[in-house]
Amino acid sequence: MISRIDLRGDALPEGLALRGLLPRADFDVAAALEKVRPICEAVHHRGDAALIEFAEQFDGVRLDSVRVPAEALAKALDGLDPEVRAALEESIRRARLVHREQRRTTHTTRVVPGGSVTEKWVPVERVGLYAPGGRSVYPSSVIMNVVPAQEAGVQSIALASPAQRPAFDGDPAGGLPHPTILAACVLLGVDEVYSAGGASAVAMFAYGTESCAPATMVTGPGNIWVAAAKRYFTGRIGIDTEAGPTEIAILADDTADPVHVASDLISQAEHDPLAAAVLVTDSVGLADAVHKELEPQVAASKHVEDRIRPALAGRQSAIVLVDGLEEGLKVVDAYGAEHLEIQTADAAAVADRVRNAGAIFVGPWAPVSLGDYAAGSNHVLPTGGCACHSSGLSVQSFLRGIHIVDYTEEALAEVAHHVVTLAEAEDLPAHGAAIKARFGWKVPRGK
Ligand code: HSO
Ligand code: ZN
Repeated sequence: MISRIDLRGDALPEGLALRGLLPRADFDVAAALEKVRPICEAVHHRGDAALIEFAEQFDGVRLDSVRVPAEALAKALDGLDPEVRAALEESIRRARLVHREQRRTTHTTRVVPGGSVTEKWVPVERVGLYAPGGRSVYPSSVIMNVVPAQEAGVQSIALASPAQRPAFDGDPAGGLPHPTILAACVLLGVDEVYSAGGASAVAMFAYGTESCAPATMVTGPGNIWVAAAKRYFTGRIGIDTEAGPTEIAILADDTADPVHVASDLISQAEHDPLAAAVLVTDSVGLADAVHKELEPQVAASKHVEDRIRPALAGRQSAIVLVDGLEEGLKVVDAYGAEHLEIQTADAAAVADRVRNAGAIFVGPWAPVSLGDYAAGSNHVLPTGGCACHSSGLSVQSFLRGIHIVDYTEEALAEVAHHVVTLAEAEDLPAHGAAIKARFGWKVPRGK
């Protein structure tokens, strides 16, 4: 059910060469780009009419309007199971605690007397958040996107999610995004919600339509079409990272409980047939025990045939055997997992040594599921090895740091000769002239 990769014996290669030995899903966003281009262009040219056509074509739903009416939002909250409401509220509360602390403060550096650089942090103006529908209806992801945007001070936040097919003739929930998504929006104070799915939702936010004003940034998880649409608009609007299939890596030694390790691997395999579950261990005993433990746990799970089995059996999942903890650390750093659990002796010290991961879960009581819903951490994290250079969604994702340069005449005069020298060294004399013009076309020598 899950393959083994044996890296014991020889010295491990470094960096990308090591990553090449590790399992990873094929997630060819570039190939999907060509397919999303006409969708994006249709939304550009025909606005709401195109969104309504795509809802019919892809979601099998005839929309009356793209914007979700206020009454539908209120009704969704009324119909929300009180236990789900309590869980969502606690998740929001914890996420706010963590993300509030990520706010940045304005800082001024006095470079010289009379010369300063201030860095002020300004939120993007308007954000469009995408919440998938279909197989992945995740109100928790609404929280993980909305909370950092709100804590960053974004003034205008809109959310899009695909309309659900009516479950029966006259189903009042049909033709609207999933009611729990709508209820989560209300709990978060988001009242601008659209029924739009996949690439067309991203295009709606990027270009704007009759009912939706354009956004400066689009974030949120989604399938390959959403990732491709984000790539299509990269450079024109802000995006978070392109989310690929979920990944869990577990670095474990013989102190780990195979029951926990197996259940945590399955927990993320549950997302998608392309989800990755990777165990890195120096213990053959643990590897064997996890192997044995997987079968009954998988058989007892819900999404066995369509997601869990293909995910565990896929080329993206494996049990990787290494010689020791040092090699294990090298492997998990080369892999750069979206989620990394450390289930070893002295887990906190081991976690401290990890350099590449979207989020690290330390010890036996911090499974990834906790982070998915209620740790306070963000679950929108870099996948596909992007954790080697990027971080997950945070308040910072929605902020821009603007440098404000303020120099007096004396402060400029003091450094003018250096500016002119560098301008000439770069064969850009007009740059130097812009300084000289201020001092009677001469280069002041400063103090
Ligand atoms: N593990 C997913 C997020 C999620 N899990 C949503 C449950 N719901 C990617 O981090
Ligand atoms: Zn999850």
